[in-house]
Amino acid sequence: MTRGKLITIEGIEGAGKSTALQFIQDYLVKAGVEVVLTREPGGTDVSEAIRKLLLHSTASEGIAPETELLLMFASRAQHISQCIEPTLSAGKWVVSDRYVDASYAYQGGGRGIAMDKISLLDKMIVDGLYPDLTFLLDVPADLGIARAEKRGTQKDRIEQEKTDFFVRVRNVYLERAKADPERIRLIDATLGLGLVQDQVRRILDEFIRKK
Ligand code: T5A
Repeated sequence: MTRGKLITIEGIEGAGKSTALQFIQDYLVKAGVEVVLTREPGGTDVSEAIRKLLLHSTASEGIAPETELLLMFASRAQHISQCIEPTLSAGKWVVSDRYVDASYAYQGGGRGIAMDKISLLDKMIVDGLYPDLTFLLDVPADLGIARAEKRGTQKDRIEQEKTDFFVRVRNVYLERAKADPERIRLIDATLGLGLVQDQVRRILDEFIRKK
């Protein structure tokens, strides 16, 4: 059986990932691909429990940056072993709303944890299971924040960070895209929905042709 492909979507808050995820699923289903949609942190019962702690903890002591990093990778270890790996092995494709690039961007860029520490966990947990394709939906921090606020939902623990946190997160994402342009495809997500989807569609057309 041919192994499935792993596609991930990244970007700061409000970049339009959830919207793009739906579009990608519809595109792949039309192309006859069996797809499983998932997300990080989360994607399995245990990983979703860790997500709750990460995003909605109300403990007065707060969550230290290193604890946050380890919880992100704990959630990812479970997600890989219980969802991503078995799905790919069964020949289905996985589309994940965020994956390991987010740890470099948020815990590295946002929280300032040294990249070599993140890289150690990456080697131990991800162990080379890198996405075949990553969409980086790029918007400036203030636009992403404004879009996320327009939704009117309550902000989670990380969404409550200040603009300069998201500026740093975005910068790391852009650096990673520059370092690996074959895998990480930059999408100008400041444009209207139709134009964002046109960019995504073009990349998927090319990806499906080559597969
Ligand atoms: N995290 C995650 C880490 O810190 N480290 C890690 O390793 C991992 C895996 C997860 C949080 O965890 C952090 C990052 C995150 O803080 P999440 O579930 O990914 O959280 O949720 P958010 O990033 O908070 O995602 P959002 O839902 O805020 O953003 P989306 O999904 O990018 O945005 P979306 O699609 O909901 O769109 C936002 C609004 O903008 C509109 C939409 O209609 C919506 O109202 N919109 C557009 N408007 C105009 N033009 C466009 N092109 C638009 N596209 C969307």
